[in-house]
Amino acid sequence: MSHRIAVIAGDGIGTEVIPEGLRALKAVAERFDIALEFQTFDFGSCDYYLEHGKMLPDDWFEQLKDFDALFYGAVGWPEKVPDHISLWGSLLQFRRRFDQYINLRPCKLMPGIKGPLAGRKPGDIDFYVVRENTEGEYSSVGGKMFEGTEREVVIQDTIMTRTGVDRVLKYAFELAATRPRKKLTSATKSNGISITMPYWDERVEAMAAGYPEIAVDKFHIDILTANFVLHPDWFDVVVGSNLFGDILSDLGPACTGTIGIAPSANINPEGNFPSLFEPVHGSAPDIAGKGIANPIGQIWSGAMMLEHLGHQEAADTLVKAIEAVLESGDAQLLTPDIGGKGTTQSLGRAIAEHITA
Ligand code: GGG
Repeated sequence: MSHRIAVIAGDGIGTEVIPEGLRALKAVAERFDIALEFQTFDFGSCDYYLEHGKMLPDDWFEQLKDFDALFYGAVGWPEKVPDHISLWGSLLQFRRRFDQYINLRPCKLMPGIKGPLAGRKPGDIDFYVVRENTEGEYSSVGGKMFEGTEREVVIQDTIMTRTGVDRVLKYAFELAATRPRKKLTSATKSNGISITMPYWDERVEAMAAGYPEIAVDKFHIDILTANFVLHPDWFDVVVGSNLFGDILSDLGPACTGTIGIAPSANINPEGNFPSLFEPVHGSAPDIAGKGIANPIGQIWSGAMMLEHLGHQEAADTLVKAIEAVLESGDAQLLTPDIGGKGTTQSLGRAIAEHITA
């Protein structure tokens, strides 16, 4: 059976790391005899917006809905298009219309990475952030009144539905149940955000009653971010709202050395629509075109895609290849964010060659 994958590189370093993601995927697909069929789309980028006045064509949903997965780079180039227009016009449309309500973001200290966490070794930091991905603080409900006058008012609502909250909590509890530590941490701010966050806490408590084997704790987001830096080894599965999950899943990998290696999966668990796999990092216009972007976040996202498509052994092989190349510490191969002098291509090629060797 062949898997049909839609490829959208987007903006900035997305266009540089996607080819390395594809190189690694092709290598592992050949080794495990997996048929992957890639189709590339040029929409979802700021250049497409400049040409067409929109980020996506009107029929994007029809064009993409029957693919088995979307392999996605990055979006945003604020000098060309304001960030809220590019993000809402593309990535957030995919997440919502394809009901990708889980954003799963692993945070793992990899071998060879010399991060700010002196003394810690691979295995000490190994947790997941489960981010709610379709509602919460990322709502487009609100508006402006008296715009441009001294009486200007701006309002944006946070939306929490019982369905939306319960389904992400259920996913997080189920994930924690599969892991040896069986621990779940909830990100909240129910002392300051006095309606939605106490509701979130109530739903966590209600869900926890069905999982007595899981140890549950909760932290307000302010001290939780501090604990990510000070005690990243405390965490196993961390579940948060859309905004809190977004912040935590940048901070976690940054603590382990570089956000450049962090992958993510935007999952529609029911399989009604394609899921989307992308690095956590954005388009990084400041380094775009220099050939130094770390491709590991994209390649590891490819591993998450293979796992989602049912190819666990191939996914594990890809992650092991990443680990082996990182462990080699070969400065000629590694990108500058992890202490090397290499390029996006040298690192991508080394990983692909490790798979085929
Ligand atoms: N590859 C991820 C990406 O392009 N991120 C841009 C961004 O700003 N994302 C915000 C979000 O994940 O909600």
